[in-house]
Amino acid sequence: MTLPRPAALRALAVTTVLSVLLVACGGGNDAVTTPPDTDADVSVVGLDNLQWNETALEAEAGEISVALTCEGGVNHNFVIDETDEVVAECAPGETDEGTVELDAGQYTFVCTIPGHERSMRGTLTVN
Ligand SMILES: [Cu+2]
Repeated sequence: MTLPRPAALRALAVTTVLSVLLVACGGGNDAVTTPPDTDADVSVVGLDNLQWNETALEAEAGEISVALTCEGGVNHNFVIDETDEVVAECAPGETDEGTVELDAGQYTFVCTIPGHERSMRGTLTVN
């Protein structure tokens, strides 16, 4: 068995510190991941860590109202990937509502703010 080298130990220590920081940040977000009360058919929150609070949404075909809330520090938008339609856009701490007309099917909803789309993708099932 080889003894751990100082560099490896340092890397381990850095990883441990980062994990602790991530856990600490994640815990603080819990209170605001629930969408506010709204009459919208679909309600979703864009989180500060560039994730949706929910990645599987469902709605009835026709005119669908969407309430989009920005958690607190970052702008987000709600775009139907297939049609490139921007349904709603929110500023930090605010909720925006918009509507989109969709036939039954499965759609991908994304946030197209630069750098967000990779992690902010979800499925909207229209029945
Ligand atoms: Cu975003």
